[in-house]
Amino acid sequence: MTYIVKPRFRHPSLPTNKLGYTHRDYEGAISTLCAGCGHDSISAAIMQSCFELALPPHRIAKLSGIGCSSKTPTYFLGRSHGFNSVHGRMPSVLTGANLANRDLVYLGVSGDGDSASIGLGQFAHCLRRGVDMVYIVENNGVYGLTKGQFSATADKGSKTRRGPVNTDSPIDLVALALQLGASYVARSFSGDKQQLVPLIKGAIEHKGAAFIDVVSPCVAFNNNAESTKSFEYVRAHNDAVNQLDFMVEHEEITADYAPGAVETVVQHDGSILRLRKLHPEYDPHDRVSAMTYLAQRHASGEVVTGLLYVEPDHGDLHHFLDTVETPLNELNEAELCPGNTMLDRYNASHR
Ligand SMILES: Cc1ncc(C[n+]2csc(CCOP(=O)(O)OP(=O)(O)O)c2C)c(N)n1
Ligand code: SF4
Ligand SMILES: [Mg+2]
Repeated sequence: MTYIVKPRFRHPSLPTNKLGYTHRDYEGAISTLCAGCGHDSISAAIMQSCFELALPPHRIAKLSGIGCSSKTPTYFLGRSHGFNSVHGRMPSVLTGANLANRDLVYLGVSGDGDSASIGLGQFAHCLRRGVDMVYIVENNGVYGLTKGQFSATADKGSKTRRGPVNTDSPIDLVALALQLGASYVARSFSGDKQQLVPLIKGAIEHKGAAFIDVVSPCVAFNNNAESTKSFEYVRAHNDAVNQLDFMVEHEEITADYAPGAVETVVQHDGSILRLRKLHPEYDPHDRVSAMTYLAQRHASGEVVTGLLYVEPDHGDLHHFLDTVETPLNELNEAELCPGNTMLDRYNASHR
């Protein structure tokens, strides 16, 4: 309930990160979602990722659209910047904010209705432009907030708790993200924090458009046996292609693996992704074969999870547009408005 305020008491021996913050410093308000909703587990994974990465909360901007999923930023990172936009419009607001201030970590949180129906165009363009962000879709196959209508990601033949069988073909947001040029693409399951936390950490440190589709069952409307977005179905059909260990640059690599079983990917900022291959033939650097693999496995009813594609040096929108390094709010008037001579020269360069 929104009127219940979290107690301020903090146990003195709570573990702290290297900034001296405890997990409590990354929390938000008490969740008003249904008990057992997958979205709350994703919020927990986001908080854990930011705590472990020791991100200063005021350097994070969380943006969302409309839906139960889009409500969740209220329930985590209460000390960060937040903007709850219009249904399906989170990507354009995030793009604008990122262009104005490239120094924040941008976290876009959306739902399958928000991103695959009303916001599909926005979803497409922010990924193809390479906006530097972590874009998370909390995917339950339904419009949870408006009482469980099928969304565009519901599988054909799937059935909600009280609804009819879905006859429409599904949109696979991961396949779209790959096709659109996202440079970090993953899928996970809200019930698998061990897989989800390193995927989120890797995405935060990735420079460019990082997309994570998280299957997140809606316990109120779409967690029945005939649904392919239920806890039971995903647990039974989860085909993980790899397992990710995430390390920041200075961390020592301690675990020992058999040669060939692990691949090390160094990202733009020096952070390290260690991919333990569960399917030795799966290549997360090959966009086309990733798309083929996904389509084949989906046809046989499997839900492919893990880090599906990564291109560490792809670059981001600022790199492509060659924008100024300094955030716009830190530029002075002379830099923002360099005068008529400069304007004339600029106009002349376009004639
Ligand atoms: C312009 C507009 N159209 C429709 C709605 C009604 N509406 C609110 S949330 C929602 C769907 C939410 O589904 P999803 O994004 O999957 O989030 P979930 O609740 O399932 O987490 C709809 C259709 C709205 N708020 N604004
Ligand atoms: S209606 Fe569904 S998506 Fe919304 S809070 Fe309840 S379980 Fe979660
Ligand atoms: Mg939904």
